[in-house]
Formats: sequence, C-alpha cells, structure tokens
Amino acid sequence: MACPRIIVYRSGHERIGEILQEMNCPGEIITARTLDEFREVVPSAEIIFGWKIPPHLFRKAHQLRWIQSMGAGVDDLVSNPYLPSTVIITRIVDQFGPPIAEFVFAELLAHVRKLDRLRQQQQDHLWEPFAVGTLRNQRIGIAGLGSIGQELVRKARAFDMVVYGLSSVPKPEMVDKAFSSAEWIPFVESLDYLVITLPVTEKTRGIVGEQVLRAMKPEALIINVGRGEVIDQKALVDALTTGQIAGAVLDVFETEPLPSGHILWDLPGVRISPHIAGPSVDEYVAQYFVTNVQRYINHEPLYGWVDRQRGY
Ligand code: OXD
Repeated sequence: MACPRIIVYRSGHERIGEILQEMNCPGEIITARTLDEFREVVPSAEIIFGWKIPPHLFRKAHQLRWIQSMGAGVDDLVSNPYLPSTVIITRIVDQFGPPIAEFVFAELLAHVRKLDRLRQQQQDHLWEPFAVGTLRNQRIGIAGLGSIGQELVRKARAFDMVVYGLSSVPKPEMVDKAFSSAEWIPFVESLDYLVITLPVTEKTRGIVGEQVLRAMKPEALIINVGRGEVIDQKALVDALTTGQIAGAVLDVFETEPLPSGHILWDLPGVRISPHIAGPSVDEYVAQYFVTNVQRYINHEPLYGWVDRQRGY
C-alpha cells in the first residue's frame, strides 16, 4: 500500500503531529494548525486524525477512507452527511475509564463528606463538627456498561457500594442487579446516585426525561459524564428546581460551552465542569492511532471501529 496521507487536526493540541513523527507513525503526516489550513489540505487526505471538526469541512474530503476520532464520542461523525458509509470511523476505547471514574468518585466523595462545607468552615476559622455520610452500602446505578461503565463498577465495589447497571443487553455477571434499556424506571427508583456514561444515539437522546426524573428519590444525585443530550435538560432544570432530585454533577451539556447565562450555573445542588472528566492525553491517543495505522496498512481490523447503525 502506498504511504497514506494523514491530516491531523485538534485545536490546542498542535504537538500531536510531532508526537506521531517521534513514534515513527507510518504515513505522510500533515498537521493543520487552523480550520482554514484543514480546509486547504482536506481534499488530499486518505486518513484524518481529529477532534471536533465542523461537519461541513468534510465536504471536499473526496479521498478520505478513514477518520480516527481523538475522543470516545463520535456522535458528530456518525451524523455527518459528508462522511459516506464507505468511510471508516473509529473512536478511542479503553483509555477514558480510569480518569472518568476518578472524576465521578471525587465528586461523590465531596458530596457525601460535605467537603465544600468543610473548606468554607476553614475559611471562616470555624470549629464546628457536623455529621457526614458514607458511600458504603449506598446504591449507585451506572447507565452504560462499556469500558467507562465497567471501570466505575470496579471502583464502586472498592467503596462497598451496591451496584446496579443498565445496558442494552443486561449484564448480570457484572453488577448486583442488571436492567435492560427498556427498564429505566425500575432501574432508577431506588438509586442514591445515577451515573450516565451513555453515548447519544437515536435511542438514548432525551431518555432521561420527566418520567425517569420523577421516578428518582428526592435525595438522589445524577452525574452525567456521557453526553449532554442523553438528559432532557429542561426536564432536569424542572426536577432540580422543584426538588424532585437533590442535585446534579454535569460534565457534558446539550450545548457546549454551556452559555454563560444558563440557569444551570446557579441552581443549588448543581456542580458544573467543562467536559473535562476524561481528558485525552496527547501521547496516549497518538499511541492508539499509531497502532491503528499499522493495522490499517496491514489490512487488519481497526480498534474502536464504529457501527454507524448503533451510533458508537
Ligand atoms: C468525549 C471525549 O468523547 O472527551 O467526550 O473523548
């Protein structure tokens, strides 16, 4: 096979191209530093290694055979009308479980041990003991049992939690109680914490809406590290304002960045982070890609191959 031309683009991560060279990635590597540069070079690309590229910029990608996403979610690529079904899409799998699980447990521990209150008391030089909770024996429900969900299960067990899991095909061997995607209401009813790791697809868009939120306990917390669109954001705001649930830890949103005037910023019980639960590390994603390029050249199946019908 002739040496494939690879275009690399990710805003703020311009060194990835150099890292690929240092790793002796086969192929001719061209780094686009801006979207204008990307637009210029895209017609000659056989492979693209990128992240968050506006869909219309693929209009002239006539030579494209494969796009490797630098992240886990590929909803923008799967729905891109300029990527015909002959173009292979791959995503990064097995890299984001540990950092995302750390993020989720940092937030859960901060919540249950009331760390914000402690720090506030310290600032106020106030010595005032108070009661705190524990994660032990609390019920956590993990929606989505892919590599991220599985790592959450592992860490939840280390905290002696009761673990429920929901997945399209139930996985009773993995959790204390398994539910299918037709069983959202019984899944959430008794949870203390609902963690969403799901991608957005036709089946999951808005699935956590009024009905599901109404079925949750008023003390429950919802944590979203999957995709914002899985939760009906308006229904969530209503549930939080009326006290149907106690709070939400949100790393992902229907619109990103979350507009600065959005009501979610100031709602009590809401903790917001700018989509950083599972940061991609340049060296790790580059190594994943180099392995995949070698497989591409050898006509071997690629890691992280996306089934467009399924959406991930
Ligand atoms: C994602 C990512 O898909 O950050 O959200 O990788």
